[in-house]
Amino acid sequence: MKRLFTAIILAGIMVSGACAQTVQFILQADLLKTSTGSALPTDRLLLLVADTAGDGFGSLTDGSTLALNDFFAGDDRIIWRDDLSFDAIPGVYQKSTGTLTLNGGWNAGDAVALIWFETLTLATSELTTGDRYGLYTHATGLDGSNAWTTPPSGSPELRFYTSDSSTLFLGGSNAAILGRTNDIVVVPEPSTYALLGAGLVGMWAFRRRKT
Ligand SMILES: [Ca+2]
Repeated sequence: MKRLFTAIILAGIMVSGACAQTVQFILQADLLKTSTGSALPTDRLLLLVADTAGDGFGSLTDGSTLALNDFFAGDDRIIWRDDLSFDAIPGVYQKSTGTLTLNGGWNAGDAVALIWFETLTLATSELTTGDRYGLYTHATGLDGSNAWTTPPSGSPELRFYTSDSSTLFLGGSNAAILGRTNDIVVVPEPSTYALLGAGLVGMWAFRRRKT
């Protein structure tokens, strides 16, 4: 009986080991900039996020938390976080994420995006209205590079491209192309809008009753 129990446990470990999918991204993300066009300081927070429902990346809102594996916009999950201190050059980031395990709704085929923050650092745990961030993703590979999606395994290089006129650059430029922006402002949480709306309706009804 004891031997059977041990065999079942071992089989379980082998099955779970065989099922665990891992991936490692090599990030080539120079040159990240702020909304005013200057190179991003080296202590600013970076996130790699996965679109687990395949419905695109939603907005970060007031109160969004920034820990590993946290979700924002419902299904978009933080799969890795770091800052630019590795290269110690403002704006430049070229580094491996290390081994990441696909779990918690994150699967092969899910789009991946890089988010960087204008003022926040690794110590920041929660967003507030007015914080600025940039986002880059690209569904198809540019210049023969990999698409910003999750492969079933391996270690693809994710390149960050910008363009001047019709020429693509690996980083280096501040001209926007599809899938990239460096000037998104954190907005109030949708429920805050709902509360605000309810408050205005309430005030309107109250004033109507008074007159
Ligand atoms: Ca999504």
